Amino acid sequence: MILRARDVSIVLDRPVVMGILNVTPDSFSDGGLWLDPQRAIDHALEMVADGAGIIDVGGESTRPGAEPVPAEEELRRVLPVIENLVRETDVPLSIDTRKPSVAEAAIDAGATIVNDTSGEQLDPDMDKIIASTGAAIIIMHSRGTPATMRELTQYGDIVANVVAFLQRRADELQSIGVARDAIAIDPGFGFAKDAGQSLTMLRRFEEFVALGYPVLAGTSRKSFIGAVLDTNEADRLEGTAVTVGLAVAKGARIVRVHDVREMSRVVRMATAVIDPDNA
Ligand code: HH2
Repeated sequence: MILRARDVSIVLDRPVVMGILNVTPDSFSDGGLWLDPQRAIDHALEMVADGAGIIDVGGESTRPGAEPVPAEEELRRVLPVIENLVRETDVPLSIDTRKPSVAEAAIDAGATIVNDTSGEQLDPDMDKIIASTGAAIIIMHSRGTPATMRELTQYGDIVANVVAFLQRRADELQSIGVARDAIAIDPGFGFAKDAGQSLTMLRRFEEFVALGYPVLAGTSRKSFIGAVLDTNEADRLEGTAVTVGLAVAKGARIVRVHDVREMSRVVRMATAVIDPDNA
């Protein structure tokens, strides 16, 4: 399986580790650590050395309750980092944003994947940018905004609901000319989901995989892990490792994580068990 991102085909035969680079003052587990561009760049290169196959650059926290960030500020945070990183590494860069204008400028600067976390709150211009640039897109399920998502957790069957959304968005994108192999999907752990719903999505992860697109699992340090283990963000490494191992066993092709060194090992170990030809 591949993910086509402009002129590059990202091979996903072994699950790829996506390293999280939050260039924000307020992200839920690492806010403020990488706000300085040089520190962000150094951290990204360290993640590459530790096994990251994609670096996901974000300039707006989406944690529940986060303050919205204007596009100009988001760009001020991410562009210098992207511009520098494309010169320093061949690893594909994704831009984690809800805003088409940020996606477009990030692609101009060298990002080749748009990690669109808008979910049901989509800005229609996003699809046009994906179609016209040939960037890959990660479709993630969410509802509302960071301010409102905590109240929006009423679903019938959570998995069926999210599957229907992901299928509809993938169809919409292809109907305007986006290539099927430029699309990845993500159920959006913690985004308008309570802890029980996130656990259910992981238990039934195969149902997302059955859609036939590469599936991304973004469980790293999330609050459903804290809810089970009664731990804060800094103390969720083992919980994250289990969720990453289970997601890989169930067919995840990309895992989005903060702890790249450790989770690269988890992916390698899980792959050695379930798919030795690609380990
Ligand atoms: N989770 C976060 C942000 N972006 N993108 C995808 N595709 N999937 C996810 O699960 C996902 C995501 C939240 O994590 P983080 O970036 O660490 O926090 P914050 O939003 O506070 O910056």
